Amino acid sequence: MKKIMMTCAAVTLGAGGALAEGELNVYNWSDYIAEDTIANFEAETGIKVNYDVFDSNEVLEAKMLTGSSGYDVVVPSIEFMARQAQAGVFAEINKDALSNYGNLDPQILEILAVNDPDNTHGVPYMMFTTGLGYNVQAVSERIDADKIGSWDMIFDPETAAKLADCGIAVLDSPSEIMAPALNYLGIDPNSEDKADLEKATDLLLSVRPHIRYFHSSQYINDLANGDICVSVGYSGDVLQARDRAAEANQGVEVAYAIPKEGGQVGFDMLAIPDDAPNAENALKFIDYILKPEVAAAVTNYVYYANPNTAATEFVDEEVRNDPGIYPSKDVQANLFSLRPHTPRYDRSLTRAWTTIKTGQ
Ligand code: N2P
Repeated sequence: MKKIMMTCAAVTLGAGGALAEGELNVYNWSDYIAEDTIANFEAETGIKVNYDVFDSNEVLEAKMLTGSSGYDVVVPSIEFMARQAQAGVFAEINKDALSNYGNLDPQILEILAVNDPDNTHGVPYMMFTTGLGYNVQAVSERIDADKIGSWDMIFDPETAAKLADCGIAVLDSPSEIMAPALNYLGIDPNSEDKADLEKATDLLLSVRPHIRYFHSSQYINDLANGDICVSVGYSGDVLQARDRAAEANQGVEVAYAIPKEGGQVGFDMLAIPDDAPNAENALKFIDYILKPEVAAAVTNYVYYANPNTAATEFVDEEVRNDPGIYPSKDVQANLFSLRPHTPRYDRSLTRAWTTIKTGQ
């Protein structure tokens, strides 16, 4: 009898040993990691990862502000992270636990520190631009060449009307659509002025009849299949659509343009909720992502630029030379970034967005 019990104990201990590394709950954007990143991390560390996805900052923010999300690593854009950090939802990043932190581009850290003083609450993951994805043939059949790659495709009623039949999609992201709408009107994209918001709302209402839907990830497949011909989209997502279209070999060619009038450049941050159940594993994961080969593999797979200087040599040459992923200096000069909204502006924006979406 004693012998049997001892065997049981040994088995339990063995299983317990395997579980000792514990778990990690990650909440990331959809289509934002390489195919094997999570599996490789699990194999290297013995940590079991539960991986969920979202496609908008607003969805993530609602979860963060409610608390007890159960997540250990989340990925807000910097301007959203800044507000959430002020609300106290994130732990401070223990940089001493991140042996690969020095791989990050110091210039980028400096830019981010404007919104996250001393880079306290977040580690940059990937960089993106928000621009125009389009079906090359469908669009050139309908509008003049000089309109292609211009915000006119979305914001000019005459141009948008010509594209309506082949399908226009717009991100369901109030801040990321209102900003280029303001910019298109020659107004500061970060203006929180009430009259400016009204002007941008009117602009969007004027093209609303030509917009097929508002969604923040559906456009990838729809562009690739030829079900829509234009979408406001995130750089890497549109470029993934371009690949899917090429693979499907049905004659659909997708292209990405950073609009000539300028567009948004953004940063998504790895952050650890204050109530993360596995905070130590969260740091292990962040340190893993900071390895040059790992960051480069993500970039090579999802076509988003990373802020990891040491990773550059592992990024495929065609990715490094793709101006949609790494914009030229001239194009960069024309990009704008978003500042955190005040709660007051945010409420007005949410109201305006409902008006725009319902078209009233
Ligand atoms: C990934 C989108 C990430 C860029 N699908 C927007 N933050």
